[in-house]
Parts: sequence; C-alpha cells; structure tokens
Amino acid sequence: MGKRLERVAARVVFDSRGDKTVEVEVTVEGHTARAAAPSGKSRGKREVVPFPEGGPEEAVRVVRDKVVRLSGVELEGLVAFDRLLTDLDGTPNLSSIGGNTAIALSVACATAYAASEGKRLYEALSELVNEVPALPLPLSNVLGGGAHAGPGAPEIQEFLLIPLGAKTMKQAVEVNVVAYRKLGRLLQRELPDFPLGKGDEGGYAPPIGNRKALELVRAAADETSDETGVEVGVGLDVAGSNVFDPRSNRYALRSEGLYLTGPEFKEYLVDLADEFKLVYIEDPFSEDSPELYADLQRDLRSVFVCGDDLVVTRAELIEHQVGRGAIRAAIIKPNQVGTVSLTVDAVRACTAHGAVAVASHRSGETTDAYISQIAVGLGCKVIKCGLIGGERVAKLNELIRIEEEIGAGKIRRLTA
Ligand code: 2PG
Ligand code: MG
Repeated sequence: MGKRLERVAARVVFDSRGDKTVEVEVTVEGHTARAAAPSGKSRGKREVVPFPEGGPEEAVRVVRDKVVRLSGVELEGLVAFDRLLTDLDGTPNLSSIGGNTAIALSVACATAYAASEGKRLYEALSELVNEVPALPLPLSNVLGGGAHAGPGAPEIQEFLLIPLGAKTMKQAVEVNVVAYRKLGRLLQRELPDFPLGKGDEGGYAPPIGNRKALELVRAAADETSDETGVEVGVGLDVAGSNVFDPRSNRYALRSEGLYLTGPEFKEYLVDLADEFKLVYIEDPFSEDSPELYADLQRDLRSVFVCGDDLVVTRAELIEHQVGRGAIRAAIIKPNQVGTVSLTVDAVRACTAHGAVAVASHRSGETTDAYISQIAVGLGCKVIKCGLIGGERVAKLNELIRIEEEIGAGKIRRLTA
C-alpha cells in the first residue's frame, strides 16, 4: 500500500556563504522531514540548473504554486516521489523547478517516508540498494585556493587529508583535526604575517604556491601519522576546469609563474604525486579533456583519479569514464542531478565498475547533514565534507551519531 504525501512547504534560508538557498519540509503519513540544498561555486557544465530563473525566491514560489499540487498522492516506495517531481519539471536539466529545489524535496520526502516506517534515511537506503550500513572515511579539506579563496591563494582548489587507517569515525575526525592544527602551526612558521584566514570550506587559504602548500600539508600529515599511529593520506581537488585558461590554452599556475599545456600539467601532477605520495587527485584537468585524465590514471596506477565536473553524478558518464580508464573514483553530489534516485544510480555505477564513490558536500553548505545519511546508506567508501566550521562539522557529527547506531568499527577503506 502506498503512503500519503500530505504536505510540502518551502522557504528561503541562507547558506554558509550568506547566499540564499531553499529549505523544504515534506510530510508523509504524519512524519515531517526537512532538507536544505547546498550550492556549488566550481560547477560542472553538465550539472542540472540549480535554481529556476529568479533564484531561490522563485524556487519557493514554484513549490508553493506547483509542487504543492502533488500533495495527496500515494507514494509507492522510498524514492517514488522523484518521478513525479521530474515529470512536473518537464525539462531535461530541471530548469523549471531547479535542481537544488528538487534535491531538497527528494531528500526530505525520502527521509519522511523512511521515518513513516520507523527508519532513518540511511537504513532505508541501505535496504534499497542491499548494502550493509558502514561509515565512509572522511576526506577533509585543510587548505584551499582556487574559486573557494581570494587572490594569492594556490590555484589548486583543495588540499585534502584522509585518515586511511582510522578504526572509528571519532578517531578519523580526531586525527584530521590534529593534522589541521599542525598545519596551522607550520603555516605560521612559514608565513608569520598570515592571520590564518580560511576559504569557503574552512581550510586555510594562505598566500602561497601550490607546491609549497603541498609540502606543508604533507609534513602535517606525516607528523600526525607518527603521533597518532594512524596513516594519513594526502589528496588534491585541482578543480581543473578553473585552472585551465581557454584563451591561452594553458593551465595557469600564477602563484608559481607556470603556464603549462595539458601534457605539461599532467607531468607536473605526476611529479607532485610521486614526491608527496598522493593517494587521490580529483578533477585534475578541464572537464573537456577526459583523455588527459586517462593519461594521468595510466601513469599513476595506485592513485585514485576522481571525476567531479567530469561526470557530475551521472551514472552513464561514470560508467563511460571508469570504463575507458580515465578515473577510479567519482564524486557523488546529489544536487548535481537533483534526485535521490539518480544519486542511487550513480553510486551503483561506481560499485558495479569497481570505482570508489566519494559522497560530497558543496562549497556553499547548510547545517543539513543528509549527505552523511546518503554516504552511509549507499555504501560510499569516502565522504568529502570539510572539517572545520559548523556546516562541515554537522556532517561529521551526524556520522558519529550513526556510528553509535550501527556499532563502532564499521568503517570503509579506500580500496577499489
Ligand atoms: C568540489 C566542490 C566541493 P563546489 O569542487 O568538489 O568541495 O566545490 O561545491 O564549489 O563545486
Ligand atoms: Mg571537485
């Protein structure tokens, strides 16, 4: 028997950058759940449109005028609402209701539906995909540049840490925090006048070149491994589409005075990976150069080259790029596709093809922690959700709560 969708409501709220976004409430069989949409700054060209023309205010109007008409329908399953939503939108890129509106509605509805069965969202999702709930390893941004920081910061968008050998979620977070604090001290020693300013995701945003930044992050990771006994891996999100300058056809590393062709930039990354023992490189190149991804992945077999803008959480793109050897990991950002169902498909594509699914926040976030529920429920091995700042810590704290529910020690590993 179906479950009744009783109420849909929306309002404008603010995200961690102070930008407006949409928050919704959905009631299923007397159970109400709330969800709010995050927003990306370094967005892939193939992502769905985040908001209808007119922005979040218009999105709220669309919910009040159109989506409310769905109230009263019977939902035949956890994600049955998604089809109704996409039909109501009627465009291939969700431009009439907006992908951010859609993801908030889709998540809230699935959460309320799960609650009506006495389950948390992660439990209901894990049943849907036949996975045993387990915790993802947290991949934490500790130093940032690119579109998430001001001028003078590194061009590489994110310098990331992953506590590879952590035994519990609590330990994983603790280890990353130890490393973050060590990095702060190393930065102060290196740049005595730098007031430890931060980028959009809470990582330090120092006026420093990419190589120097990586040197300090590596040192912080090594000191932390020695002190805690937990091996800490280092990774990067280059956000290559933003480093690439289409006018000169070069990857522009202004902080280092380097303007490199695609193949030269690939060599630059290979050298960094060897020298600093990288385990993970996300979006190394422009999303229009998948052949460079494949070359890099071939050169760095043990590194997880990960697609974000390249595959935008679309199952068919993930399948294609993993199949041709361009990547061994894919970022899973539900608002890139707009529904929980399509997010499920994307993670399934990773699992089926032996790629690592990396559940991910966006640079503009709220304190909503649904990404943690999705990561656990769908079996993502890694979650990229930042480390410092209320909106980032909200995701980690939710994972600590889930750990209490499923039992300590059920933590996944970074393996293919
Ligand atoms: C990324 C993200 C999140 P944004 O590139 O992976 O870290 O940034 O949300 O701005 O796309
Ligand atoms: Mg990215």
